[in-house]
Amino acid sequence: MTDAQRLKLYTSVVPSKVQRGIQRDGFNAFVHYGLNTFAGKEWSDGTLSPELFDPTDQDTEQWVKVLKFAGAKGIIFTAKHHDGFCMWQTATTDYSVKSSPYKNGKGDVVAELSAACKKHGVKFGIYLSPWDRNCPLYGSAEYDDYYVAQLKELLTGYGEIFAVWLDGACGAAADGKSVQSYDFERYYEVIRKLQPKAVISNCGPDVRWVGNEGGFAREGEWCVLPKIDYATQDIIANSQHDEKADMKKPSLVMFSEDLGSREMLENYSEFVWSPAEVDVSIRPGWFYHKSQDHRIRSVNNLLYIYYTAAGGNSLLLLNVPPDTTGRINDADVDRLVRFADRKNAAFSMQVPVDSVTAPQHEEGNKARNMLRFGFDKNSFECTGYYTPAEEAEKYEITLKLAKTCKVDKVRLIENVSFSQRVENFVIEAKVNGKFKPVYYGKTIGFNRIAFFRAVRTNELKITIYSCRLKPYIEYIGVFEHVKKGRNPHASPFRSIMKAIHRAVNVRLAAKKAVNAD
Ligand code: FUL
Repeated sequence: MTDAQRLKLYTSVVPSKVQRGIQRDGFNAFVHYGLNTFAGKEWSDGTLSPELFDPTDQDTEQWVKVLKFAGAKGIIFTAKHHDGFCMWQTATTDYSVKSSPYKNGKGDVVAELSAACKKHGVKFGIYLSPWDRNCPLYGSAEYDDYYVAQLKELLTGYGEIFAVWLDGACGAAADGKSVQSYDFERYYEVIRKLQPKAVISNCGPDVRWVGNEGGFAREGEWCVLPKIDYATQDIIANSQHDEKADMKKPSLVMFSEDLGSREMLENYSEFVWSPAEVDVSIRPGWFYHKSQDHRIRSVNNLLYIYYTAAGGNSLLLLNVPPDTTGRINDADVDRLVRFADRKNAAFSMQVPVDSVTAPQHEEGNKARNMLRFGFDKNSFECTGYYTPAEEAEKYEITLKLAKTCKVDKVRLIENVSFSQRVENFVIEAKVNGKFKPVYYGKTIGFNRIAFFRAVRTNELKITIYSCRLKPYIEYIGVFEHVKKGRNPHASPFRSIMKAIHRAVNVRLAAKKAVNAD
């Protein structure tokens, strides 16, 4: 194949509709909650008593409100973790909320959370661990039927599901011996049939694990990758192993720096669209532990993760675990609210652009289209984009700003319906009449937040130096620097949440006092 033929082949690889959908979301939340929460464990072995599941003040609506406020578009919930304890009224086992004191065995956390999500316009997704340390069938072929029966209950009983997160963890059964070989193909088939709009993540064909659980994204992330088995085994080997696992340890195969450069692709003949997802917890553990109340990620760290993951052509899945009251702990709420305030502030002052120049555009797809952000809510396709008429050595785009101001962020989006193409670009700012480089970028993809030291300017130049065929740019937005602590749109949410928490604490104290009498 000639170089041109290869580039044509790479750029023919585009996202499916469900992938386009989740790429538009960018940032979703993960919620790990179950028996482990009450036992102070990360992984329990399926023998914990259901009696332990006894939240004093569970409020799934609070979770949804907090996570929505933080910016998450959807919530993925651990309907069943590796311990096999089911958080819904399942007919498949008694090892579930049915056997717990919660609502006298009548509670259904999956139902409550999906209803709360619906009420607040947040998408709802499920995590159903294939590894089950309680089920006696685990390790035999019948276990797959059991797992599929659980999937079916969840996919048919709780409205629309936007994501099914298949964890690759695959350990021994309760007897310590058998290990299951999961029939993923069968699970995919069931999911596609019952919830065709859902993405299948992690050990699934739609969303790829980035390769670590520490919040690290690649600098140049690609969605067009060789069609190889992104190694469910590799995921198994490299995700959390035990309570003391080092979640920062990257998987060497999945986290190798280069998965999609031209050099890399050259060795393959078949390719797939495979966006990365950075799954990371706000705390050291995935489940709540009181001892970690002081080890919550800082606002700066959360922002950095957001910029580099959600703003780095990856999806961000941020885990926030509710505590033993059944609510998201005040400390996490406070952190998330401050994170949201800073994030919203950072993008609150978009700089108007007076004029944009770029190489002669292809008929109908003019440069000004890049200044307008918009997409169709059904197809997730953008409403306009720019592409040059001809291929060239490099492409220079200049933006004359409507005012001189301090700029520290540029958001760029490629129209990925024409695949991912930009390989290398530089942003320069005009200072004292001269262009100075402020940002060296690799890939753009479905979302790139280029952030840099604030620079006072009234003109920016973006030069694409390397591209697969010609670029298709959907959007460029320029944002003014907002000083920390100066939030023009500070939210009243924090004081409301504080008041609610105060009221809840008073109630809990009163309850305790009554019980003590
Ligand atoms: C891992 C699991 O073992 C962890 O407990 C957690 O659920 C994480 C998201 O995936 O594989």
